[in-house]
Amino acid sequence: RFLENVISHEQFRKGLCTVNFIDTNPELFAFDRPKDRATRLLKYLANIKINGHTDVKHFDAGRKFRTPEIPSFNSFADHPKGTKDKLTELGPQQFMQWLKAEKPVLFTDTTYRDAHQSLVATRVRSRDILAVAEGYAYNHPELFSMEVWGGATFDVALRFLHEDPWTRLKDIRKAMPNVLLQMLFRGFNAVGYSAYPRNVIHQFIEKSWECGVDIFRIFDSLNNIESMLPGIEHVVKHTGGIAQPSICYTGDVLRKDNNKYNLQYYTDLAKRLEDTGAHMLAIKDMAGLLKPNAATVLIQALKEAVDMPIALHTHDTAGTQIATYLNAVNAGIDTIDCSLASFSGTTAQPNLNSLVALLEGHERERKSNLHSLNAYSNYWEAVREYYYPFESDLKSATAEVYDNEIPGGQYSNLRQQADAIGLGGQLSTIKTNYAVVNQLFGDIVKVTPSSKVVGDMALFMTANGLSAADVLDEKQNHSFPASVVGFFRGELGVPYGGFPEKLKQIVLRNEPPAGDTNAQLLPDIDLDEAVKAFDAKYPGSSFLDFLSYQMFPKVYDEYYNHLNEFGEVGNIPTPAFFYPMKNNEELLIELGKGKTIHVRLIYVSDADESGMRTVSFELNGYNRTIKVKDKS
Ligand code: 3PY
Ligand code: ZN
Repeated sequence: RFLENVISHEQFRKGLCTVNFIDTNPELFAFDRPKDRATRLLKYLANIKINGHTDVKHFDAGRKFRTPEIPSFNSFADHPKGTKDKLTELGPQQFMQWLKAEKPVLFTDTTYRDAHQSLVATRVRSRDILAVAEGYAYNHPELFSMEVWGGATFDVALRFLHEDPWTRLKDIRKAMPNVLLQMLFRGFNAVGYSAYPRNVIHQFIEKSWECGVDIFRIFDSLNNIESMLPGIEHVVKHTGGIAQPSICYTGDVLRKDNNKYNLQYYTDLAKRLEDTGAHMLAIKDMAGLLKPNAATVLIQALKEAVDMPIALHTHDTAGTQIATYLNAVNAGIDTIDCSLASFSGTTAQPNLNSLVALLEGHERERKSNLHSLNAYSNYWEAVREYYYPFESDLKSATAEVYDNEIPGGQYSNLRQQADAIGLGGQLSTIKTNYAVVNQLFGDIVKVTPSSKVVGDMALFMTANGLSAADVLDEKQNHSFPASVVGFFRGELGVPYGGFPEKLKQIVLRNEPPAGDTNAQLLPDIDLDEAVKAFDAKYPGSSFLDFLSYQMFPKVYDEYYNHLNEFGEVGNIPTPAFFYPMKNNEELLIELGKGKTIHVRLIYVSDADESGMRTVSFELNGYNRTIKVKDKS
């Protein structure tokens, strides 16, 4: 096993071994016996068989899945040159000049991040992405970028998929060396929901760049620039990547009277962001509220206001956003975010395949092989079936989003949350309350994490049957959700226009005096000490794991324990990862390079008097049994 590790090591393969090769690469000793690994995987499969997957509440035992077809590519040739090669050649500043001079519009493909975050609660596993990533980058070097990381993917990978998000990033980078990779970064909330120490944010950015991120799309959930600034500056000064701060779009710029979020608001923000030294600007229309005519006006105004290239991001919840993109393209937008057909539409991005077709013959057409895009969409259509329990209830576009303003990424998650607390049948009340809460809060920007606060409050009002008048009634003494209390204490910053004072007093009246809890980056921590303590608690972990732990201590702890108990579960095919195997079902699982095990489920015994059941497998032709406690 040691020799195998040596032979497969990057340095060894490239002939770069020095005398201290063994001393400086402790991972060479990281191995456990295939037998142990196989046993742990059988334990995982046996557990799913007896107790189900904790994340899957309902499933259809008779459901059959198609085998997704992977489009072919010439794996012996090098990847054709793409935008990543251009960034390396030009550096960020000159790359921006190239981008501005580029007449055809460019596409960012969000299939690997926002699209599945918005359609199936971020549950898509690395394995299903990596099956096609290399070929996709080979066949589609014309793309501007792939959004592959950040947002909720970090948390969900660790928490629900038991995967290391850093490994996902590194693997995608390896598979897609020619196209820019992009992440979504939540200002001083990074990839979490609360503020982090400054040096943790800095380390996170540097390591993300080293592991493969090129474009850092940085936003703040209340559009506060102070929260984005440390990230922007660090990307510019300490990486070779692109700092792309983002303005979250809400309301309607064309609304005439009393418009809190008017054109002036957006152009002022854009100018202030340009002054930070950022390379590029994004308009992040997270709920899909930017209507076509508003897009014309907004993009024209921003193009006049700033010199940076501009990316437009939207969600097609109302079904109107292809028209928005067409108007944006006509108004000079530089890049637009789309996702492959079968992972597009409704709460996800507009359909990339259809946009490519729509723009054929347009003066800003970007040539793309539509047949190939369709083949990849077919792959994703079959893969999407695996994730059916995580679909939202939304079957078609809805204009209701103009009332409730729920971000696409929150939509599918809201159903999961509602189900979890027994409110699954009251989704329409929750959506109505979401809009009521927004007004109670003074009409705020709603995107992670501010959207989560609004969602928590909407769930709270629904669960307790409260109206806006009840909430504002000083005689009623409610115990508000922790996130709502934190919001009014300023933990996410101060919303544009300030807090509604009356509600603030009501929410905080039972709280200890807040002091200055207004959102800000937390002071630096002693990294050496913190890493030392972390290593002692989690032997065998890396600095990247340490950063994961900084983001989500409890989730990391569970991930670590899961890893120790069941091993790497990332290579289990997705149906067997989520759903119990059927008797006689067979599986091939790759344990590592060239090592594949063959598993067949034979039989499950009844529970004995202590509730234990025996699951019998055939593993590479030999019988193996695993005992599992039946928790039912
Ligand atoms: C996230 O922060 O995860 C988002 O996608 C916001 O839109
Ligand atoms: Zn989005």
